[in-house]
Amino acid sequence: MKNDLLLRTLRKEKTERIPVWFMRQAGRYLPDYIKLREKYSFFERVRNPELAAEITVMPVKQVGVDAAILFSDILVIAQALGVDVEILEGKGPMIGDPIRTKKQVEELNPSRTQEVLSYALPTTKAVKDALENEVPLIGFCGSPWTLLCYMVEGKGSKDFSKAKQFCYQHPDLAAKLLDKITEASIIYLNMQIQAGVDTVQIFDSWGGLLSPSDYRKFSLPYLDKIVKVIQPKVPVILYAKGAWFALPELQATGASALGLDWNIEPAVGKKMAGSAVLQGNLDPIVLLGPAKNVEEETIAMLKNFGKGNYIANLGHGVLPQTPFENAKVFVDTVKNFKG
Ligand code: 1CP
Repeated sequence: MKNDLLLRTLRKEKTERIPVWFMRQAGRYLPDYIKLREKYSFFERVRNPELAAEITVMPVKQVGVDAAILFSDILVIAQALGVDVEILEGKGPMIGDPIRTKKQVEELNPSRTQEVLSYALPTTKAVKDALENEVPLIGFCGSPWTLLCYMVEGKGSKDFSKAKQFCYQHPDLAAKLLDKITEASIIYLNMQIQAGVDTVQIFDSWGGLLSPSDYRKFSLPYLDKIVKVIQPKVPVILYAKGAWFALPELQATGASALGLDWNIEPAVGKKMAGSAVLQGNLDPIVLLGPAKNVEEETIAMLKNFGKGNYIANLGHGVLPQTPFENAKVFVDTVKNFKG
């Protein structure tokens, strides 16, 4: 591979410079992606190998990031389990029939994952071909807890109160649901690995909605189960937004790297995450400008993390309204950093 900075960093090897990529870099803010969005529905883009490959490679070619992330969505796991999911323009994910009853949980069937997500093999292979061994390919899935949030709530939400209420009212049912999501996620990640992804990230985007003790109940054990199966095959990056309190336990899963959001000082993150590689953590809103501020804040971040055992990224996904030039400033600042 021509540029394996990310993989060497995940293996804790020395590198010439810090690797950089963006969470949610494939799509969203890229002008060429927005054009494609006018022609094809979201899941058409995900399932079509040529389109998925074109979108996945865009940020590598146009912004110069050191890794590609497969164009897909965390919600495909809900589809794998038999749940009807649509992604509506401007509204985000919508679940036809949110999961609220014992019968609904019992009907969910992880054993169809391979069949429902069978397109993942040809799409991932097409992406690998299109990358021509330039940079590594990151596969991904959502955490079981974050998937439960959408499957029970039925759509995006600020507090996912229905999902949390469901867990508090029916903890046994929640555990069954989380088990099924975990099983489907492992099958799906294995499919991605078989098709050639070099590393995987698990997005626990709603981990921070839970108290530390509820995090230990509803999120951590399922992440742990996934990491135990996947980490021996490819390095795992765990990103748990807002769940900085769980960093020591996330590190104890054995995952190679931990993602940080911008609410934690790099020095505190380093202490809490022990030997894990860290990834993050600029506030994505900084990228809205001005460019000078992007550069200054990026340099400050790089100085705080220091070289080695570190992957530059934002603290959450790049925002759709991000000016393309500012995304470039972030990437170029990391690439030129001598610190
Ligand atoms: O066509 C569009 O632009 C629709 C927007 C969109 C895109 C580009 C959605 C709907 N999903 C995606 C792709 C996607 N989603 C990727 C791969 C491409 C990329 O790099 O962007 C990834 C890694 C995701 C992961 C994802 N989806 C997460 C975890 C990361 C995070 O941002 O926290 C989550 C929570 C989702 C759910 C989701 N899917 C789409 C939207 C708008 C949302 C968020 C809805 C909400 O606010 O709850």
